Amino acid sequence: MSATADIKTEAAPPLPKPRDPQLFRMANCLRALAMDAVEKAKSGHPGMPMGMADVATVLFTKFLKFDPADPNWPDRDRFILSAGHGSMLLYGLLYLLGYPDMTIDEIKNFRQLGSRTAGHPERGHAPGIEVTTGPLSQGIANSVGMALAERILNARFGNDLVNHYTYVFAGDGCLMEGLSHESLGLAGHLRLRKLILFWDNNSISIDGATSLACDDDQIARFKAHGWNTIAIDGHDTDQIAAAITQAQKSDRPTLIACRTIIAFGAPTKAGTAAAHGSPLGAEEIAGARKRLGWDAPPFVIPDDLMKAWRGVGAGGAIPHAAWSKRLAAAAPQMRDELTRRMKGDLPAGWREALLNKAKGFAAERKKEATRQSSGHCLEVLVPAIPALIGGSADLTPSNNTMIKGQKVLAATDYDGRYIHYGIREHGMVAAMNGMAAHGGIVPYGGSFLVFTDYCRPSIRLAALMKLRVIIVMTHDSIGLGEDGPTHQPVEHLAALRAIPNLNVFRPADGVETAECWALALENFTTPSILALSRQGLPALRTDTADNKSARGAYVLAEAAGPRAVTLLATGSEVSIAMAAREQLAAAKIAAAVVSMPCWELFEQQDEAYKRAVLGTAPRVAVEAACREGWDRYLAPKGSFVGMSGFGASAPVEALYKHFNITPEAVAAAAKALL
Ligand SMILES: Cc1ncc(C[n+]2csc(CCOP(=O)(O)OP(=O)(O)O)c2C)c(N)n1
Repeated sequence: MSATADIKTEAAPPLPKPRDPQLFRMANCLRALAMDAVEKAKSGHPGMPMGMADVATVLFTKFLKFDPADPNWPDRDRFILSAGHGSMLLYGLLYLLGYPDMTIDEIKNFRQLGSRTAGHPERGHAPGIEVTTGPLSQGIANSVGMALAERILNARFGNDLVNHYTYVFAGDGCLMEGLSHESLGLAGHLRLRKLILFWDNNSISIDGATSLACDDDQIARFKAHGWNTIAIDGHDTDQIAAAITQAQKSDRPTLIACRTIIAFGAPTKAGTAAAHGSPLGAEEIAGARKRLGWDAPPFVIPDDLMKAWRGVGAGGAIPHAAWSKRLAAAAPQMRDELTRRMKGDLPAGWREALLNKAKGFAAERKKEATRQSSGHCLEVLVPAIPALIGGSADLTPSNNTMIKGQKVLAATDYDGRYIHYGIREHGMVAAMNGMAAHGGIVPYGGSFLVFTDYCRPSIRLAALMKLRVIIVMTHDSIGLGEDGPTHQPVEHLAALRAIPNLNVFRPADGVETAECWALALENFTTPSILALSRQGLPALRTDTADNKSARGAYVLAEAAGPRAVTLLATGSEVSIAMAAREQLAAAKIAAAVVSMPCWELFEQQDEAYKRAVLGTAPRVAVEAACREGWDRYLAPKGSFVGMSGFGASAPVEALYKHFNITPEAVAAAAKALL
């Protein structure tokens, strides 16, 4: 160690005597792993793990119900690190507790390609990581969904089978983000009493002191949201334990505001923004080791402490075994339903019910908006699938997301199947992500397609996390009419199609709507957007034998004779393409119409199928949206009929004419190509 380091260390005041020397030493395991892993990776965030190590140690050693031997045990408590930049805290915990996938080599490989220890926690990288966090506040918002899922399943299966807490660690950043407002309000309204949020109240963020930007009275704020609040010293293990005990008894969600020092123990960087997101450096680490009384080499945990941590991990088998016994003793129907639901399997019968709906659409051939067709699909799906929990961000009558008789979920009745999320699109989708990640629930929720902008970060995370979340977005184009350009999506389909692992469905009629619902439900690892029309659309499909939407695109109407042109369309514009086909036929031009309800599924088909559908003739694409993305289907010769700017306020017929999205325009575009 250099002389300078010695001087700094000497200059730093000694740490206060810890309340409990053993818990302090156990917390120091987390601090040391975080310092060393960030140092080795030459990047990462040591400050938060070092600051919250005491809280984490008390929570995990004395309260959290979990079992490293079976990390996905359904009745485990859920722990969410909303301040995902502090990922080393979670990785350290999983390693010390003996989660089999989290080895010391993984810790040493922090932030390296292919490691389980990614920069921010990623769901699926290792058991024990419940959700992907990093975008601040998403974890809080997910935890609301998790805690809600617990209450919903508790109402169905009872205390013996479902009875666990959701704990979340959040920082100043999580609380500054707007999303937290939506989520905290929802949690307070729903009185999610088994949700406990620890605020890492260290008054430091990246730019410096939080006072540079924020003077919110967080405790008053949580109170206003209907939360129980407790404020403690986050380094006093007695206070931490007492606060958790108190929180567990609350009839409301609880905030535990933990006054902490970022990078606790570091001699010069503790309490400063310098410790937030950079390696501490060799000298500072040496100084911290000295102050913390930690003399083990990097990545080495002294035997007695390792034994203590692993002992805590092994102890998880006890509550797990007790639960397994209760499950075995439960009524077989309950046991089977819970087991099936937690696996994500759907009960028998829904497919047939949905197919019958589709047959009805095909037989009746009624002109109907696809949002209405979707509502009719839900009439059979909601009763057939108890795991389906619906909702809307205050657009229920417009989204057609609620069926007659669907019971509303409320703080007084978690047995409801429909959630009034309020005007909280972002909070809604993030809560749906939490519910899907919890398991046992298949969430769907609605808003207007234009407001995917308000929840896009959560849609993106659903895709990244591979969650079955079904987002019902109606009023999907200028076809919504008089509400005008603020409400008319133009670039949204393209923007959503750009998100990897997201199926964007835009069905053309009732049959396709039923098919798209089936695909959304069947796909366990991909979230779905159902983009649905406000305006009535003619029934186009008469056949229901195959789910044609499953291939993403298909020939709806083949050309009479060799194809001169192929018309590509989605949703409400498929009927326009069909009318254009008639006009072209009258001019002796043989046109095929390809309906493309889901580009993503079409892209997954083999080349031969794609070639057969797209053909070799010139193509005209028609979609009441911007052109972005369509060019991939228009080479070598093609043209696009659609929007090139914002929409306008007018009745729907006038708008389609004004923007020249008509059969005549499509036919003219086709002729111009020949
Ligand atoms: C939505 C979002 N915006 C910005 C960031 C970048 N970022 C990561 S951590 C952080 C500061 C967070 O401060 P705080 O929550 O107080 O964490 P601490 O400094 O205590 O570790 C910022 C701005 C992010 N991860 N997510």
